[in-house]
Amino acid sequence: MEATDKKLLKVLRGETVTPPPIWLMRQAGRYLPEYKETRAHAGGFLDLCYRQDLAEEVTLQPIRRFGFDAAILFADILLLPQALGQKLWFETGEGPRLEPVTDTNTLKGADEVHEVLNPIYETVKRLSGSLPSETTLIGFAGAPWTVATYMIAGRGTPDQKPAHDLLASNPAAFHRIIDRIVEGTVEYLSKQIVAGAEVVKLFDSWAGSLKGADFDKVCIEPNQRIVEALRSRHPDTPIIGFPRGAGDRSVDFAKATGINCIAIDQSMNAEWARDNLQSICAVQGNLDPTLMVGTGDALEKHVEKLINTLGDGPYIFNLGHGITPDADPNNVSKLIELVRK
Ligand code: 1CP
Repeated sequence: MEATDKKLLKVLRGETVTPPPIWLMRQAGRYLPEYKETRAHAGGFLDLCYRQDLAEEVTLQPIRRFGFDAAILFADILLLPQALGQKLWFETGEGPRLEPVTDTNTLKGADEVHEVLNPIYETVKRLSGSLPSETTLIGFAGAPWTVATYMIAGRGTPDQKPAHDLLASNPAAFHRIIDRIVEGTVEYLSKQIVAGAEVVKLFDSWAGSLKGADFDKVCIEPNQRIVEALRSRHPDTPIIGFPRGAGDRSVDFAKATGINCIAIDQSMNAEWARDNLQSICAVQGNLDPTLMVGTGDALEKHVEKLINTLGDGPYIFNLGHGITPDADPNNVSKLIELVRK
């Protein structure tokens, strides 16, 4: 299939596609037995990310099983801090740990990230050869604020307090960290695009904890700078933004950044998104991930409502956040059937 005919790319150009294309955040993951098997074989989570053959395999698993319209590169937003020289490891059953930073003096320059990230570009290259011709390949990175919250706290935090504290106590140092992430992310995504990523997505998972002027300066501006730099190098590559929890500030986010599509989380009202966002850019989302757990009886009603609300404009079907490890793969098959019906 010609790239221009791929459903996801059509939507990202502003077309309405019926039925809408579908993929799921975290579609490669622990709810799939084949993922758990490959993960066990890899050893650690980071080994899985850096082993090109295994990262390719887990990216392809949900495509083989379900036939999603897009595949998302298997990697993690915390590989960039690692490439910038920060120590990163995963505690079993607990999640990521980093040696916290409070400034950029211990970090490498943005042009030095490729040494660590080269295997990721190799995985992208392999995937662009092995994916079915109708499947779109999505590359990604974390947005600067979200990445900074992990770099500064050294772990995931419910309220991102350490990062907020540094922003308040030493804004100059805080912004040096943000600037380094912006520059590194441009390098990282640019190489993913050269290697074959057809779309890139910026995950700002903790955007919701930034209020007022902080939202403008720390969420919108850094995302906007990345979009601008990528556009000047790769004008044809569409970009999806995901300011999770941003609520009505999503309008300012979409307008200022100039992204092609905004991903919305499950707390957002779909009618509101249709009326306020879909005239600015395409919309992706926002089925509640908890509907994928259990019997799946409520799926039909919710899918119908979302498609009736957002399906008359540029729309990509997805969840409002990642699918969880306790989700039932049978519900994913059912979901795809309902969306494509
Ligand atoms: O043991 C395992 O298998 C680890 C679970 C896991 C997985 C499957 C982690 C650790 N990362 C990933 C892959 C991943 N992470 C992808 C791959 C592609 C896909 O979607 O299928 C992507 C896009 C991410 C992005 C990511 N990592 C985000 C942004 C999206 C989101 O979920 O909000 C964040 C915040 C992370 C950090 C991270 N990595 C892993 C975990 C458990 C976390 C969250 C930690 C925390 O906040 O406590």
